[in-house]
Amino acid sequence: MLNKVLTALLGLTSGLLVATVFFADIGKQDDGASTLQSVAEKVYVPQGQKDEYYLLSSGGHSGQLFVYGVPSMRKIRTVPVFSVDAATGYGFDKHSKEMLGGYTWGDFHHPAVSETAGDYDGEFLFANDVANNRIAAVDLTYFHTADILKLPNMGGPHAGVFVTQNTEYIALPTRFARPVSDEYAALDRYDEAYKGIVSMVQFDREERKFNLAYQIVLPPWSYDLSDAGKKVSGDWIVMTTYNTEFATSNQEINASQKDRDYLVLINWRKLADQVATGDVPEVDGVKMVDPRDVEGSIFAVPTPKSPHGVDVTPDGTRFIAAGKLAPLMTVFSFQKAFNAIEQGKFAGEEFGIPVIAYEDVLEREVDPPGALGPLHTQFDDRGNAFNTMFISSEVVKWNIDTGQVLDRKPVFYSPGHATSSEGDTVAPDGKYLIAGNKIAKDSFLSVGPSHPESADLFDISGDTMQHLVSVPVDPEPHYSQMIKADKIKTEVVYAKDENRPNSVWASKDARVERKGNEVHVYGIAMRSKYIFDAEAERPDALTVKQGDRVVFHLTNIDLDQDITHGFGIMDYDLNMEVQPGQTNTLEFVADKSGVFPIYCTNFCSALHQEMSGYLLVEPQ
Ligand code: CUK
Ligand code: CUA
Repeated sequence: MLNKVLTALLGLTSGLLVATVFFADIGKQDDGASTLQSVAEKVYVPQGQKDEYYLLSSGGHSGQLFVYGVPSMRKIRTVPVFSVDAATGYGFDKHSKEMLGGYTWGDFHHPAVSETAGDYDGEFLFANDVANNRIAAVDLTYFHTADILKLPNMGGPHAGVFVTQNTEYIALPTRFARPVSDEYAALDRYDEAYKGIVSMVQFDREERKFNLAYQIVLPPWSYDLSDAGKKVSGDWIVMTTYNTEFATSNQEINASQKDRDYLVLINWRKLADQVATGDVPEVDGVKMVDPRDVEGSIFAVPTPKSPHGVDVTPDGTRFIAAGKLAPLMTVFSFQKAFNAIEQGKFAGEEFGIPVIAYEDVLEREVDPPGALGPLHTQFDDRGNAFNTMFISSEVVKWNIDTGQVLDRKPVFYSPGHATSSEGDTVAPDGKYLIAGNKIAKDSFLSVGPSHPESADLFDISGDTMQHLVSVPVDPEPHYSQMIKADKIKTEVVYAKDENRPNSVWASKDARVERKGNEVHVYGIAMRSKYIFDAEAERPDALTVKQGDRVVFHLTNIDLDQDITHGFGIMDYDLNMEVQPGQTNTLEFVADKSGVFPIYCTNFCSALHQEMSGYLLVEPQ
């Protein structure tokens, strides 16, 4: 059996075959014209009306956040987070360029909306960059990235981000073990020199800034998907591991030799208390705590082979692991784990971590026949769980209390995560489920050898799931969160603030200040002109010397919705955006002499084409 699963996982073709069989099914299910019509009505949002939910979706290795409306599945916005974005000038203007810190791309897997009392509060969204070890905060009032923090000692924070129930911490467990402090250590020193690290980050909502509170030092297992507890389990985080073999090569499937890997339970509150005593070592200014030194803060639970996801139920009483190679979902009880811990009943120890016996934490195993490759679990409001099956290309609905499988529906194809409406909160609302699929195959018009990815929307309010629509999506959907639209309160204009540094609100105040070889422009962008210098004969032309450092501070004084101005400088590879009421800064060295037209890149009025200027760089 296991060999079969492995073959299927490794040879994706088998997965596609299964999916094709399902595809034949769906036509039958929806063959009545009236059914099709009512399905269409469920996703149709008439002009002038708005969607009921925001889908805040991972953009994977695009590094960006994709925003969709549900149920229409219309894509509303790409919000640049970890990657440079020409459309918005993100990565060009001073603030975003500094935040990106020289990186031009990222790999964004898991969004997490800030929570209050275990419920999405709609203020900020946190995101992990698996590629370059960063965490970002997106301000959901302006849909702008507010801060990015580079995390030291990490080997890809894949298993984050997830927030504790009052956003006390945002946790990011590492994927690859690595030596800390950028130390060099050959792979044969893996066991002793490589560490698994969990970053525990705090976010100050007033200052809009991250702070790396502490890091947890663990054995060099590979930590994978993780979740924070809720209510009774609120002080705990739970993580999956899939490389307890310490495999350092993928030549054979080294990380999959054992029949069991571990789930790790960590009490973050105990660790935070320990850090607060000041009695923890510091490495390069980062407090590092080894939970094995803090009594009662870490335990391991054996779990079926190579688990991928683990998710805590909305009531916080259970955690459910999905074993991608052992094709079953395993329901574990927090209460049973707490009992074993209290009684000191352990099956042994691994690396100094007490191991609780599988049977002592297990509630049940759920194994739908023929369902292969379970990855992640989501929830509704009626005690049901939903799992994506990567290999058999389906979602499975089952009851948590009984383990009874209630429904199975195909998706198109190979889903990674699914997300249910309000799914990570203490109160999911059980209306929609969206599968984020890795492969669309031939579902849409062909665009050549690489097909788009796709998303499937289901209505999950009934006893069985109803497939509503499949849409193509950009690479690459991992996790997303679906939040009630009225929980997000946006501002549509930046409020006028005369005290804002570098801002200019009246044309007469636009000016150029020169200090040595620095030229500062305090200018205005408005329909339909730029004013760099009110006194100049040509207020929209700036003359500098080759080699000067040029700093454009531009304030958009059009305080009307959607009157965003652009600022592109020809042949200088520069573009920035200034949203209504915003002040934005573009800084560069004018190292090329010549005449460079400047123009508004964002269509802003009937006279948009007229909104232009010149940068004149005199040769040295
Ligand atoms: S992972 Cu992508 S399918 Cu990065 Cu959340 Cu599981
Ligand atoms: Cu301003 Cu176009």
